[in-house]
Amino acid sequence: MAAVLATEPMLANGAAGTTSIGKNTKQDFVRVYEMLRDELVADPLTAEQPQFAADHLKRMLDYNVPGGKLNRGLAVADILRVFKHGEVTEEEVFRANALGWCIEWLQAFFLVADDIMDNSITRRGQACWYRVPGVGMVACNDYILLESCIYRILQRHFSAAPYYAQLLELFHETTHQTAHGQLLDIATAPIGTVDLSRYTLPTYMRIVTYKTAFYSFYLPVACGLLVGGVAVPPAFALAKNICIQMGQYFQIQDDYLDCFGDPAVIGKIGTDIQDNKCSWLVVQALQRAQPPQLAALKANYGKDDEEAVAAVKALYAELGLEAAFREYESESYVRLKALIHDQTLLPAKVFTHLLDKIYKRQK
Ligand code: GPP
Ligand code: MG
Ligand code: MG
Ligand code: MG
Repeated sequence: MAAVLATEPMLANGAAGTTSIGKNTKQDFVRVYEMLRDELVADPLTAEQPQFAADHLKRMLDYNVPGGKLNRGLAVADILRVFKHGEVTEEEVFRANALGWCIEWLQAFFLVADDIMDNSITRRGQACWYRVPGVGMVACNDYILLESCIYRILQRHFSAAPYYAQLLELFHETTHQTAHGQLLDIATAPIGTVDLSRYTLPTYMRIVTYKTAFYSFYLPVACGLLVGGVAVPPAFALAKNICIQMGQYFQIQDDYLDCFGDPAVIGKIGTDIQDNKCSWLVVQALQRAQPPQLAALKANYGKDDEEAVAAVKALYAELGLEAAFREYESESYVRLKALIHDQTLLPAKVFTHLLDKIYKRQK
């Protein structure tokens, strides 16, 4: 198939009315966050409420939205630049960044909720929001607010765009997919029951595809296609295929880091073993374990007990899972690079920008 870039007149290099805007730095991106946050706090509905409600909203947003790596959010403008050969207007960059922040808002919504469900302690180097004194279960309303903010931002900044309906559908569909992935993640890990037969590779791949890959990889690229004016069905289908595989790799890294990462670097304390999770590591352990090792796994997995967690980690070491992960990581990188370069529909950079940020990541 011909490259979209070669066939789309609106993507022509140096189109009239465009200017080269310097690189989109993290600082520029964060300035857009501050603007969007201030608009939300000044929203008539919020502004009519007592000051303490607006103060809570602002504090909650600042605590949960901007503190991550921002890879997902920054990706939208990066992709727009690729499509426009760097010739972008300020308005276009703003739109891409606003969409990037909608993705970060969605992520904040998921993380506040996920930390409650996973009984987690820290996130991004600070206490999980629900564990902050005075917050507690108010966090449940806060994650609903986080989600609703996305649609306020979209309405304010995109309701006149020809792709507004597509954007709404994209964010709704992605939320639906992620919630289904999370359902499977939780339903595979009932507290108090260790049923190792549930931890199969097909179940695992389905969990990670739905709970992580769609929102973390396909959503930023699909937003980039929309703001970049490349909204043709084959482009979305291709992006989905590549992004899903990248997202699976990303969640496998997350599972590896949950056990072997440094909490000071990843900013969170792993809970997958205690939480009985269908993690990549337990799936691999089951494929390698001999009967006595299987018995040790069954006796210690899914227990909120330091010694039991240490026994599972020792078993993972004995089964060579660190080396197995390294091998998986190199193999995935080669496979993903081939997938990206074996197609001509979309510029490879759309995907390599994302892949290079996550390859061999430590956090
Ligand atoms: C990552 O799982 C997946 C999510 C954060 C999506 C949650 C979806 C909801 C609908 C709430 P994880 O628990 O491994 O992430 P982490 O290790 O960051 O806690
Ligand atoms: Mg989780
Ligand atoms: Mg979690
Ligand atoms: Mg995790």
